[in-house]
Amino acid sequence: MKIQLINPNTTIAMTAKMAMAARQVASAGTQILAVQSATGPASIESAVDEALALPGLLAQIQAGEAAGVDAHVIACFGDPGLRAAREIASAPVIGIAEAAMQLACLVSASFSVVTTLASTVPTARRLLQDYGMTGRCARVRATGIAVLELEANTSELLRQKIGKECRLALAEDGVGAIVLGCAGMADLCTELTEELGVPVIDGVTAAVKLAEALVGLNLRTSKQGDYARPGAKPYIGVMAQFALAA
Ligand code: 2AL
Repeated sequence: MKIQLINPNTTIAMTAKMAMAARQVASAGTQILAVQSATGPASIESAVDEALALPGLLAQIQAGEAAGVDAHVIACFGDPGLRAAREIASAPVIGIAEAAMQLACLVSASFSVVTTLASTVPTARRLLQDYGMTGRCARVRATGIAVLELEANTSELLRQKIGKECRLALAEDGVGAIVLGCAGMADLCTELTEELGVPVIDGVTAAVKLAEALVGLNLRTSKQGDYARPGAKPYIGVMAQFALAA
C-alpha cells in the first residue's frame, strides 16, 4: 500500500526526518511517499501560518488522490486542513494530533501533550475539544522550542529540555502517557518511552499505523454526510486550481 506522508510546512529537512520515522514503523508492504507543501510557511506555529499552509497542503491531497495513494497523513500537530482534506479525498486522511490522542486514550486514562511554542497551545486545546478529548488530556505543555529548531536531528540540549518537560508532566499532571506535540519530535519517541517507562506517543508513527489499519480494513473516507465532496464552483486567481470538477 502507498501512504502519502504530507509535511504541510515547506521545510524539506523536516520532511526527511518524519519520513525516516514513518519508514521505521511501516509494514513490509507499505510504501511511504513523503512530500511537503510547495507553497506556504517554513513552519506552522500560529493561526496565520496554518491558514497560509492550507493551499499547499490541499494541492498535495489532490495530487495524491490523482496518483491513487491508499491513505494520506497530515504531519503537523495542528492537524491543519483535516476536514477540508477529508472533503476532497476518498482515501482515508489522518492527522497526527488526532492519531496520537486516540492512541494515548487506548493505553492510558489520561495524557499530557508536550509541544513547541506557547503559540501552538490554543490549537492543541481546540483540537482536544473538537475530538471530544478534553477530559482525557490533563495539560498541554509548551517547551518554548520553535519548530525549526527540531528541523533535522534534535540536539542533545533540546532532547534534555523535552525530556525534562515530560518528567514534569508525569510528576505534576497525574497522567500515564505523553503525546509529543510536533512532527519534528518523531525521532525522540523510542528513547523517551524507554527513559520514562510510560507510553510516549508520536503522531507521525501513530498515523502511519492507523492508516495501515484503515486500508487493511478497506475503510475509506465517507462521501456521505459531513465529508461529502463539495459542489463545483469557480475559484479565481491563485486558487483557480481548487475549483472542483462538476
Ligand atoms: C507543528 C508541526 O508538527 N509542524 C509544524 O510546522 N508545526 N506543530 C507544532 N505544535 O508546533
